[in-house]
Amino acid sequence: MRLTTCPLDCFDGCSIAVNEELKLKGNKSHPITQGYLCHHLNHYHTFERIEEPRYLGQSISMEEALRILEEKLRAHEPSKTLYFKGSGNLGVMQGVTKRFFAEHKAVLASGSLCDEAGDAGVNESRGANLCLSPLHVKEAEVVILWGRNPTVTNSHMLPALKGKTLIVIDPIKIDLAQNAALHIQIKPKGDLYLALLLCRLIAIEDMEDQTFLNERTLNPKDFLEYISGIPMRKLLDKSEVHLDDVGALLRLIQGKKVSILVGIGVQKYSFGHSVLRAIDAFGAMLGLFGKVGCGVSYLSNSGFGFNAPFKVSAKTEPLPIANFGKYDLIFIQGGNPLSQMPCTSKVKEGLDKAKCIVYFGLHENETSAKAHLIIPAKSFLEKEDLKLSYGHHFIGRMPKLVESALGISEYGLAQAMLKAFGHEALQSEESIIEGVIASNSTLKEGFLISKTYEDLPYEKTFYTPSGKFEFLDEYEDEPLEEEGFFLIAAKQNKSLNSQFVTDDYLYVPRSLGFVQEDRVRLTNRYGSCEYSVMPSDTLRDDCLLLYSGAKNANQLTPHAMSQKGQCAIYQEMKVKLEKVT
Ligand SMILES: Nc1nc2c(c(=O)[nH]1)N[C@H]1C(S)=C(S)[C@@H](COP(=O)(O)OP(=O)(O)OC[C@H]3O[C@@H](n4cnc5c(=O)[nH]c(N)nc54)[C@H](O)[C@@H]3O)O[C@H]1N2
Ligand SMILES: Nc1nc2c(c(=O)[nH]1)N[C@H]1C(S)=C(S)[C@@H](COP(=O)(O)OP(=O)(O)OC[C@H]3O[C@@H](n4cnc5c(=O)[nH]c(N)nc54)[C@H](O)[C@@H]3O)O[C@H]1N2
Ligand code: SF4
Ligand SMILES: [Mo]
Repeated sequence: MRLTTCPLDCFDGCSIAVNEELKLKGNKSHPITQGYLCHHLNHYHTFERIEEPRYLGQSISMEEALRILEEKLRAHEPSKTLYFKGSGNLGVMQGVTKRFFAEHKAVLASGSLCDEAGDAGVNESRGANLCLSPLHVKEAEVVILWGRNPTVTNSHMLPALKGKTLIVIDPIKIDLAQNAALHIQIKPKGDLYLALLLCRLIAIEDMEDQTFLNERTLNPKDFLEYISGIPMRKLLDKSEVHLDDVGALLRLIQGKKVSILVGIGVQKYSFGHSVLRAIDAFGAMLGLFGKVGCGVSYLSNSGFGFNAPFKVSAKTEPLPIANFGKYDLIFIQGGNPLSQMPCTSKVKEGLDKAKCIVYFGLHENETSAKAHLIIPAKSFLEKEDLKLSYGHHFIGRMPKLVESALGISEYGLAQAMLKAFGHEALQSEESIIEGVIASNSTLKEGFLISKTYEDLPYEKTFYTPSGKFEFLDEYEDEPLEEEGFFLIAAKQNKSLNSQFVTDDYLYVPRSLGFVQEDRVRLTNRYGSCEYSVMPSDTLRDDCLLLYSGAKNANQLTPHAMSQKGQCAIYQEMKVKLEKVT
């Protein structure tokens, strides 16, 4: 039995025990994993992978594939070559290819389809984005799930939620809403207003933590003045919450140890960074930071404090709105932009113009179907890597456990191209990985953890220039069209974005009177597309839901990005619905 770590884009960073037959089991002795894995890893070997490289539909050898890659890189201007990396595997070594493309003077797609809007806001308030692990949340008395759905996306948080008073703030009645003391079925995009309303009421009811505000925050008076200038009516209308519910929330948390777990749902909007700042402000008013069982936690910066071995400087293209049409050669690694990037029609239009698309991945998908050159990757069991998790502080080693003739590792590909173009070779994988670990780790009870978490998050300092928590002092909301439905983009149990088993239904409120498999057409200014319907009792009457990875999930999502953080903003729009007869 040997140990490794799950490579997938997930809070949990599970520790995996692998036996001789490569059967994967959750490591029983790992404090977070506690002996179980999720659907994806339990069925990992059943998902077909790409076994052979292909060029223009023909199988070729790996040597031939690398030769063609080199030839294409020589044939096209580096300034017309785009490097695009997705989040199919979050291992540290996945970034190694960036080193070659930066040396080559190619353009790198930068930004994110995921969490960077919120991350930008957290950084403005706290200077660094640290997490509350399940071990921390276990000590809470009340947990607020604010646009995060742990049953699906963070199942190793569930044991820590047992026996807690739960408050859910989500436009969808997620599973945990059934066990919650309070579910605020908020209007999408209403969270900033609810958070500011809560701050207002805390001040009115003298519930704020004066010591914390005085000693640990930079600008509390300005903030209180600022929010008292926003009409209460506006805050209530924009979030569509009842004052009774807000009062109930405050009663439930008063004097309690409160952990607030925020997910990406709240920040899928142009002002996503401000939403996180507003929720953080609510946490700061209550003095939640740096205390046992308390705090606000988002998807953290897993690499915080560690050396970044592949930090490069290069010309960049904003990833969520990358204009593929500008480039001749597009290298796509570990991602599926034709399914996962917003505004599929624009993505397709751009990719149609490219002279050569290279897809470097593990599975076939919409993007591989369009690629000229396909290079299979090695699986996480077949290469050296390291996992730093965005949901806890344990460092996960990912040693190579098996030799395989299939695919090539990211390190192998980068090294081959660096050599072909006469650039400096990489250090050994071992020295890169050990260097990262050594830069910020310590041993605690036999486990390697990030040194940053020797103290409670923000116990000693915030990481802002002032060393204090900094409140927001403005936001800019860009109003949505009045008419139409919100289209929620959420995660699903059996898929990891477009990997594994996807669910393609459009979920609609039962009140609309549709039956399963009815066909409907959704339309907005970004496109128009038909879907099969699944009626649901979990939705507000003004919301529809399409899971991440669903077929055509991004036909109608905006070709636009967040004000800060270069992040996709999947929900900054509405859609019209009509029945197809
Ligand atoms: N099984 C599984 N696990 C995953 C993934 C997966 O695809 N499948 N994806 C991984 C990835 S890439 C990520 S980024 C994380 C994301 O993890 P989460 O943030 O938990 O995932 P989401 O489902 O995108 O969003 C969470 C909730 O936000 C709600 N929401 C949507 N809009 C709003 C809003 O305006 N306000 C509020 N308050 N809530 C809103 C949704 O209804 C949803 O219940 O999960 C990771 N884990
Ligand atoms: N409509 C809608 N769109 C969304 C979202 C949503 O909620 N709704 N969520 C967004 C979010 S949060 C995210 S993070 C993105 C994710 O979007 P992507 O980054 O495109 O992620 P996946 O769809 O998981 O595709 C990852 C691909 O990586 C490949 N892969 C897996 N392991 C490896 C490996 O070890 N090496 C290499 N080279 N390749 C590998 C697999 O072949 C897989 O097809 O999607 C975003 N798009
Ligand atoms: S829960 Fe997350 S980290 Fe754990 S096995 Fe599943 S995808 Fe991997
Ligand atoms: Mo994500």
